[in-house]
Amino acid sequence: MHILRKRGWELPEATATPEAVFLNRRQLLAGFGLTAGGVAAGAIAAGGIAGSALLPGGALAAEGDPSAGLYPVPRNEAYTAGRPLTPEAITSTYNNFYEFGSHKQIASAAQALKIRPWELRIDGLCDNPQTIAIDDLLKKMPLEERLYRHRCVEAWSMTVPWSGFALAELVRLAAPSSDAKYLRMETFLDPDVATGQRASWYPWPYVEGLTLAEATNELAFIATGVYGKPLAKQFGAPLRLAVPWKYGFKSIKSIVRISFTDTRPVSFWEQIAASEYGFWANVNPEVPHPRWSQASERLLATGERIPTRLFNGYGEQVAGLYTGLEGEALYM
Ligand SMILES: Nc1nc2c(c(=O)[nH]1)N[C@H]1C(S)=C(S)[C@@H](COP(=O)(O)O)O[C@H]1N2
Ligand SMILES: [Mo]
Repeated sequence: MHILRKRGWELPEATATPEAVFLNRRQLLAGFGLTAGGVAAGAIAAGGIAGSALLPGGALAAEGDPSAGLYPVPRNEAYTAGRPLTPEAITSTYNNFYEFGSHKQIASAAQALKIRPWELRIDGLCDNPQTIAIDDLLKKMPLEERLYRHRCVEAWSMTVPWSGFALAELVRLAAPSSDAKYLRMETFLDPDVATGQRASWYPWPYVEGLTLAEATNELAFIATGVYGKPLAKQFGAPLRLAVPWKYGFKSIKSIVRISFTDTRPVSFWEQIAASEYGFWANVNPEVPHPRWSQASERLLATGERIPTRLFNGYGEQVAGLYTGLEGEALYM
C-alpha cells in the first residue's frame, strides 16, 4: 500500500483536542445545567450521553476514571509542536515504564495499576507540606492542553497533546522555603501490582529530580491527561512529569511524592549507570551517549529520521537556566 505523506510542517496539528470541542462542551453543559466536574466529557465528545450511567446524585459517571469529566481542557496555543502529533494508537502501545517490564509492550500489564485512591505527598523544605488526593488536586489546578515534543535518550521521539498543569502551580501550593534547591520526585512502589518492581537489581522506586529553577520554568508540566482524556495507565497515570527539553527518562510517571530538598537527588537511572545517565540530561545532538549518537532521532509514527535539536528545540525557554553551569555534565 502506498501512502502519500506530507512533510510535518504541512500538516495541521489536527488530532489534538481543538478549542472548539472544549467550547462546545461548555455550552452543552450549560444547557444541561451541569458543572464540568460532574459530567462524562468522553461520552459527550463521542457524540452523546447515552453511554454514560446516571449516579444516585443525578450526575453522569464516566466509565473508569472519575476525572474523565474534566477533559478535554482548553489548549494553550503558546505550546504548539511544529510537527504532527503522534497517533494515540502508537504512543499508547510503545512505552517505557520499567515498573511493568523492561520492554516497550507494557500497556496491558500497566492496566493492573490502581489509580484510585491516589494521594500525592508533598513534603520536605516547604511551608505547606500536605498529602492531597488526586481528585482534590485536579480541582485546584488550572488544567490546559499543550502539544509537546518528547525525545527519549534511546533516540526515538513522539509528539503528544498533554493535558495538565504547570509544575510551577504545584510549587506555589507547596510554598518552598528559602533553603529548598531541588525537587525530588518518586513513583509508587507496589511489587504486587508492578511485576517489574520484583526485579531486585533495580533501585525501586523510580526517582527523578529537578532544580527549583527548572521546576518553575514555564515548560515544566505535570500531565494528568493526554489526547483529551485522563492519562491512560501506561503513560504514567494519574500524575506524570513532562520536561520536554530533557531526555524522556526525566519525565517520571505515576508520581506519589514530591519532596523539596537542599541536596541534589540521585535519580533511578543515575544509580544504575551514572556514566550514561546524569542529573541534567538536557537534549543535545552534539553530545553522544557513550554507546550511540544523539545527532538524530526516529519519529515513532513514521520511522522517519530527523535531526535532533539542542534542548529538543526549547532553548528559547530554557537555555538561560544553565548559564554559569557550564562545568556541569549538562547533556547526559
Ligand atoms: N516511573 C517511571 N517513569 C518513567 C519511566 C519508567 O520506566 N518508570 N520511563 C521514562 C522514559 S525512559 C521515557 S522515554 C518516558 C516514556 O513515556 P511514554 O511511555 O509515555 O512515552 O517515561 C519516563 N518515565
Ligand atoms: Mo526514555
